[in-house]
Amino acid sequence: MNKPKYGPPHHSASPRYTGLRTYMKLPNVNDPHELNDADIAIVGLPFDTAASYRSGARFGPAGIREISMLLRPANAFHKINPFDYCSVIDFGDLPLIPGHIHDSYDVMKEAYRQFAKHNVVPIGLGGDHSVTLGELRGLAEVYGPLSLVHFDAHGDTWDNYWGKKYTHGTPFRRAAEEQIIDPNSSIQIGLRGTVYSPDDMDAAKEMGFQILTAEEARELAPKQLSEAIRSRVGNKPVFLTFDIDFFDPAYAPGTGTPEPGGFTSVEGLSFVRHLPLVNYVGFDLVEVLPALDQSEITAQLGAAIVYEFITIMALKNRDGKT
Ligand SMILES: [Mn+2]
Repeated sequence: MNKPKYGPPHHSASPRYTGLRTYMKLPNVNDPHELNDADIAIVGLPFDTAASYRSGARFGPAGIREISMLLRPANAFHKINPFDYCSVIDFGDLPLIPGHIHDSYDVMKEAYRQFAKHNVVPIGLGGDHSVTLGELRGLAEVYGPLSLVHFDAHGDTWDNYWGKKYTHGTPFRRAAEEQIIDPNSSIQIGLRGTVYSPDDMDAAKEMGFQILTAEEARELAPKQLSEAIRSRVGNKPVFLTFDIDFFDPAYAPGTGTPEPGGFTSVEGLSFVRHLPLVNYVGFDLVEVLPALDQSEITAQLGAAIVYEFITIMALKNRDGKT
């Protein structure tokens, strides 16, 4: 295959800590007319005024980009340099407007529609989890209803907060209502902690979602979880959304609504490295909150998960699987 047009600079060109802070020093290409030669676009979604508790995830994209400089190009687990198989850009941040979620959704919807039209797989950097609804709206315009693969301590299928329908705790109920996701081919993994009502998870199941609580997911080997996801989504277009609070606060303290009893970095990375090579049309990594981070460990874990998403797409391109 042809050498991908866009990728990080060669590692011997300069020390890793030098240069402008795009994700892994990828070329910053932010003209929608120049998407033809890209396979993957990293996209900052700096919006956090739908957070129900701690705000500050608007700086998540910047935090992830800063520490992503530490990443090396090749994946030791999969023995692949993903940038040999995928052309990857950093599209920069979308101009989202604090406090104005519907205007921000319009911006995201149009950008994501363009990514889909150009066959570019976006990897969004949140931002609080409300941003995913905007991403889904744009992609679903092109692909139709999507299957959601959702790693999170929370289901984010509550109906409202304080009577308000658009928050970071409600996007997947809205997405189901708008029929831009199909709950009956979607799966939520890692739910735990306190909830508002004992039957909160039952309500999500009644909507059609499959739920693996943290306790249930912990019983599964990574390959078993992979098979559970594959059998759930089949060949449908898939959006994978990953809330960094899937991890225990010991590993990811810098986040909006931490929940004790989460996964270690070893467990979470292993789950992601064994993900099935299904029909992904987009990914995001949300809820990194740098102001409450310690020694950049949350942002670093987020950057590492994003890198594994890039690897998944490279493995698909190399192996020709869909
Ligand atoms: Mn969450």
